[in-house]
Amino acid sequence: MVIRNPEYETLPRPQLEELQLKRLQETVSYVYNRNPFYHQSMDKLGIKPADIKTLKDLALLPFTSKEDFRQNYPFGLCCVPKTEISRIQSSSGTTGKPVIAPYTAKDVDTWAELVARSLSCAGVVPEDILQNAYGYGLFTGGLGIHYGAEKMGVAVVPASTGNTKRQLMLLQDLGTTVITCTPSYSLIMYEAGKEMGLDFHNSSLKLGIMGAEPWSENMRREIEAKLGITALNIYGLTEITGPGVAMECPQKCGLHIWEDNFMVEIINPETGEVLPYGQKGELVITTINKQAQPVLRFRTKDITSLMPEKCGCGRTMVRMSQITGRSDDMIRVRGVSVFPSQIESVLLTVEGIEPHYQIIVDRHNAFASDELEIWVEVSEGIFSDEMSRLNALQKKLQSELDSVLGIRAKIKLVEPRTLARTEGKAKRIIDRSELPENR
Ligand code: DLL
Repeated sequence: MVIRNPEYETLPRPQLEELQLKRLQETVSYVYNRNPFYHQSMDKLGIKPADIKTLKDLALLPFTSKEDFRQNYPFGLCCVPKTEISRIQSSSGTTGKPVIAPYTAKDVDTWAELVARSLSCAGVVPEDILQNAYGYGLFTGGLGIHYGAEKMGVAVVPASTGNTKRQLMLLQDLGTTVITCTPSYSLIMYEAGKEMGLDFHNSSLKLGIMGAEPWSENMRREIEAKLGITALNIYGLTEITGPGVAMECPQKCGLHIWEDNFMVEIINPETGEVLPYGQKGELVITTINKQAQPVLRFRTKDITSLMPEKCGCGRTMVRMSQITGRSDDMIRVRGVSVFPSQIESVLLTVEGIEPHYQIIVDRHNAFASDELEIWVEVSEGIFSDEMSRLNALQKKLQSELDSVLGIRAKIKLVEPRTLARTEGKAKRIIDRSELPENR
């Protein structure tokens, strides 16, 4: 196992905190002096850069929200003149304006180093062939992974997402050993491969570096079994930089957050109160090593918890648990709150179920979606079986959801390969009003 930046990744906590404080103080002065939005939001709270004396003072700073990015679109949160920007990426922006992420040349280099560090952390070595099936273009997944892979010195195949048949041909012909893609896309590749007669277990593929959408531990098992690989979790977001904010190591005990670049807090999403390590809540990130668009206390809406214990791999930085979901994806069924990934987790324990599902909700009232319908594909063969088997499967799913999650949901079993597949991020929740028959 290689630790790419041991001087940072294994830094004892006191030294790490010293470095963080210095970088935090610099960042706060920098944004206060260069950016009217941050200047005003700190003034509103009566905070001056000199008030940041210890790491605890982070909690004095104002939050930044996705809405702030929207209102300051496109360059209102940027801290450098346009002449210093060398790259601009953006989020997909399916609702309203996208988030714009400008980078200086140094930012691009820092990002590439963090992705290189992440790839090494996953166990990628220069002898590997890495096929990058994250979308190239404005999305940070494609170019983010690409630059990091080049920096760490592994051969990278810029396949981008989609064109699955060609993707599989390249995988076989080039002897790809590492695939980088969303977990849901890895299953699309598996299905297409099966149709082409490709036996993944006898292929060169050994590792998947997957993220950009929530996925459960059971989904990991499913992917690992189907593709015959180890699948590790990578996290990141456009507002902060892109992929490479945190990465799992082969110990699979949470994602190492690169704390020399990002300071993290967990807050109660309703009150904004900072929660202690171990408690679940919304992840808040402050960048402390960026030039073009540093961000103070960004509310990610991602729900996770932090683990401070040193990992068996020797890295000392705090880890975050797998993300359960986004606070705005939480569904409430008669008072019980659930995330799609919890439903996924239950579905995948039942034999005869495929890892393809959709959750149909009525969102007329944000606080009471009392009818929930889950559409899930059954395995090949079962559909053509007797009705009694299908009924038994449906009953089993119903009772599992009821006993594990405490929710009652209408289950609709559908034939294999009938639910829509998306090549980028999977869309798990569908509002009933979006269904074709209701449009
Ligand atoms: O998805 C960056 C990325 C690219 C991450 C490739 C990993 C791999 P955005 O499009 O801005 O950026 O979406 C960020 O995706 O706030 C989470 O809700 C979700 N997300 C990202 N990684 C994970 C993960 C990229 N490993 C949003 N697990 C984030 C769960 C994830 N959710």
